[in-house]
Amino acid sequence: MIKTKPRVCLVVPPDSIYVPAPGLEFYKESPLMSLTMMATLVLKKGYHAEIIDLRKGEPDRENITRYIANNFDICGITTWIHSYPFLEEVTSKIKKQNPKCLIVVGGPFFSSIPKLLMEHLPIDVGVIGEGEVTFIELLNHLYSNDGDLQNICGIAYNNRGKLNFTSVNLSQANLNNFPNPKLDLWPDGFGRKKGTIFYETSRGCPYRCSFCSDTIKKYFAKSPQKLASELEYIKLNYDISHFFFVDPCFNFTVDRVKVLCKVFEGLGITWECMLRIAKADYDMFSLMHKAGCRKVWLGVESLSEESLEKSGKGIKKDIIEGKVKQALEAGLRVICWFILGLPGETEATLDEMVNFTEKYQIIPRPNYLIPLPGTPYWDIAVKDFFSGEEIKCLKWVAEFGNGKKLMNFTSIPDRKLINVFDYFYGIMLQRGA
Ligand code: B12
Ligand code: SF4
Repeated sequence: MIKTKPRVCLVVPPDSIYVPAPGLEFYKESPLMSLTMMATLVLKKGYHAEIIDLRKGEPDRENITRYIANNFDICGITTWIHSYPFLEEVTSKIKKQNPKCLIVVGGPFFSSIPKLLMEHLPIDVGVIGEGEVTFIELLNHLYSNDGDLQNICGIAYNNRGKLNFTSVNLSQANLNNFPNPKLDLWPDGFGRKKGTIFYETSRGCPYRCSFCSDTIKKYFAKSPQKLASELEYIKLNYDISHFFFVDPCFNFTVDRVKVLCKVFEGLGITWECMLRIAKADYDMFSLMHKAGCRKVWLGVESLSEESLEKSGKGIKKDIIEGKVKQALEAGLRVICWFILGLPGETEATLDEMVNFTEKYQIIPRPNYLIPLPGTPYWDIAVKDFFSGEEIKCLKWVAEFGNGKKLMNFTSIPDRKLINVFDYFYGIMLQRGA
């Protein structure tokens, strides 16, 4: 048990791989919903909370490590697929300099591969899935000796050399009970700058696309009233003009989107979001446009019927084409996510993607198929490309970004995939994502 109130830092690892296109600089600047709410809750509890955001530039890791080791009792780190090398270096250095500093790791990357990370890194507690409630329970446990670690849901921890996992909490956090987010906790006052931020209106996705690694498997949402009051609070307190809603499945129900459109219209904001194509229709697109939506990101992924079928997208090529036309007719800018190299793809179907992009003048957002942990492609990658060595595979995946590396799961020649990627990337920059 920690005797004084713990000093907590929450760290966003560096992101030297991801280079956003012009106009998308906010990718590296926007407050992240995960750490914003966790820091807001930690502060509300009366503990000290500081966010250390290392996304921009190349931070001096020696200095950062020393700063954390000397100043904090608990270091929480969020993780993305690019975080492994940072985690490996920094966790061991912090532990060497201050063995008492408790290292807590969470985020989508940790959640998708907890056992391997717990076994290889000096992590004290790992949080699988949602973080806010768990993190506060953990602080209560450490500070007031309230409860037992084994009663906290969704964690992994080492107990006298034995790795323990508690059951993952299926009754998720009630997003309607969260306080307003304190965006000014971000360094440099990101939250106060006029601009765009990532924001969530709902969490989780009940679908199971084969290439995707969403670790919160059940959909749940903020009520329209709660959302309206949060957005009003943000408009009033920060100079935010545009919201990028990061919900994995914003249109899980079309009815909810229609209700939200009324809310957004009243607030006079502009926004964009990511949609599941199968659940969209013209009325919805048109209401969205009227309510300030400027861009929709559509999960097209492929135009090969075989690839669509194999990835469990639940859509066919003609449906995609119809929905894209509807979104354009409604006045929206359409960005299509494409995954290059899904099984079932051929050179001919790649050419179809190129023709489709030209025919509708949409903005392509290309990605190669990334073998994310937790997907079947991870298992194939580890076995076929890294002779079973998972850590080697993790390091490879960590350097994967914006077309810099390719792992080819098809019989299409690498050169063809690279050419199509470069072509799409060029068009994306020209048309502006
Ligand atoms: C916004 C976003 C981005 C943005 C910004 C990313 C950033 N670093 O700022 C951009 C566009 C740059 C981006 C890029 C990429 N992304 Co992205 N992105 C998202 C998205 C849509 C929203 C993230 C978010 O804010 N979620 C809402 C918050 C509340 O959820 P959360 O972050 O998971 O946090 C919760 C828990 O994880 C946990 N938690 C998180 N951190 C911590 C820390 C501690 C200490 C604790 C205790 C708990 C905890 O608690 C939180 C609240 O419950 C997610 C999908 C999604 N909806 O989550 C994908 C997602 C995170 N991205 C993903 C991927 C694959 C990518 C890319 C590789 C895509 C590409 N091909 O380039 C790149 C790589 C980025 C990188 N450098 O690693 C995957 C990650 C899979 C994985 N296993 O790691 C996701 C899950 C999409 C998916 N379904 O596959 N992305
Ligand atoms: S790709 Fe989108 S719809 Fe499919 S499982 Fe992932 S978040 Fe859900």
